[in-house]
Amino acid sequence: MLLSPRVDFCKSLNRRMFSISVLTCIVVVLQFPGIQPDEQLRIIGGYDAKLGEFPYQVFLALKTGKNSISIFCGGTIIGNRTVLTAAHCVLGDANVYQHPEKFCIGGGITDLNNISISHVYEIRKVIPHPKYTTRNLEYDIAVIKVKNKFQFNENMRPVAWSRYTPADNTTCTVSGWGVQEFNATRPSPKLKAAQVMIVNVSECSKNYSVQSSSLIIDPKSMFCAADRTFSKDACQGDSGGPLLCNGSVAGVVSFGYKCAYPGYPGVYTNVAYFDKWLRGSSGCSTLDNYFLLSLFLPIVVQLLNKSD
Ligand code: 4AZ
Repeated sequence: MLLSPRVDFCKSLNRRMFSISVLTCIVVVLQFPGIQPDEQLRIIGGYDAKLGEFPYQVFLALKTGKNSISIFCGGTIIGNRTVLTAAHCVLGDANVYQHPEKFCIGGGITDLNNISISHVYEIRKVIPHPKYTTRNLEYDIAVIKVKNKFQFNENMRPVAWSRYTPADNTTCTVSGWGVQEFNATRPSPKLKAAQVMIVNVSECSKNYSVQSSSLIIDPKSMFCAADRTFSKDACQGDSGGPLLCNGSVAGVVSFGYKCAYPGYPGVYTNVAYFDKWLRGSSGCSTLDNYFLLSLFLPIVVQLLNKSD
């Protein structure tokens, strides 16, 4: 029942300061039906989420034993069997793409102490964006399909993804079980959330280019968000998780220079930019439409025959 959290399967990144979570990360190893972490860590500057406040929030975890898992990334439910996450969460040292059977998705909870097998879903397949590159972390987006349909209820349900890039100064909410301090090893046992504001992307990009010429913030496929005083931010373990703006998921937690570091907002994958790719790879629109079409096709054929 009781397990001490530990960091495992994590190596440090060459560009250590730039934090992308699967590599620098992670996490707590926990056993069902509960863990008793001895330290309370949280998304930086966040508040405790209420059960049902972020019903679309899931975690991505490595199976570490028969009844134990190790959480290392977040994700968002966007369909019956579909989760949105970051490509670096599935193509890092944690190669979910090649070994989906070694990982799982969990949701419908806030407190990791209350996790049970009914909250956990097997992964069927992983679709990382084909253009994802570790060079400048562009196209950091992926879709995960689970084997069984999610059991939706008040604590677990999908959210729409945004078709518009959020405007500068929009207040959005980021959530996750990530760490409270940069390079801390233990995540939060409770789901945390924090409000951050969309920052002008060229301002953000200027700061990042000073740090590293290879870290270009692409103004189309990425955007930045921060708290006015740089006291709230996503951090390691929050990667892949949602940034909710105006009721839809507009950003995927991608990377940043440390966490809540003055002058360096968090960088997010701009979900709206990937609308078309998402519609294709999530199957949320296409497959459902084919299914509906196949139901109505006989009627359409009959009508056509009649009109001849
Ligand atoms: C991470 O490693 C990570 N401050 C995510 C977001 C940020 C930094 C690190 C942004 O998962």
